[in-house]
Amino acid sequence: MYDNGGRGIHCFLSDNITIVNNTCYQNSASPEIDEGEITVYGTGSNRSENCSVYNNILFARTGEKVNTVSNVTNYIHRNNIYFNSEIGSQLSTIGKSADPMFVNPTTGDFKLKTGSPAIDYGVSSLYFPKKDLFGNARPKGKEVDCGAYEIE
Ligand SMILES: [Ca+2]
Ligand SMILES: [Ca+2]
Repeated sequence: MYDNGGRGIHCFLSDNITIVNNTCYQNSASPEIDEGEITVYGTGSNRSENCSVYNNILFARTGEKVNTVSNVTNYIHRNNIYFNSEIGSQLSTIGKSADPMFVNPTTGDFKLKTGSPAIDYGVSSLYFPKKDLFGNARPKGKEVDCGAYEIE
């Protein structure tokens, strides 16, 4: 998901949602929206329950948030790579701040270069898709890669 006016992935007042192995790049392009790449929230006592966000790459728009999380219950948030902003929710637990090293984001090529910190950074003890966006089997190597592509 990239360059959308709204959030990359938006979970609002929803339960039992798993957001796994996505590559989100500089979404929230609208000047009115500054909530980042992946958002999970509710309002007041209307909470989003049993939602999970892991094995994703969140590449923030410059000067904007990585993500937004609030009014959640039983929320899992781990093994994500984020970059280009240190503003967001639960960044101490979200995962690792590091350049994911895309091949060429300006042409929409979000495969990972050799040596990317997203390689083998995912978690395979939770549900994950057994094929990547190319249809190649995953995981390869020691662990699942973060994002939509399994490189090694
Ligand atoms: Ca914006
Ligand atoms: Ca791997």
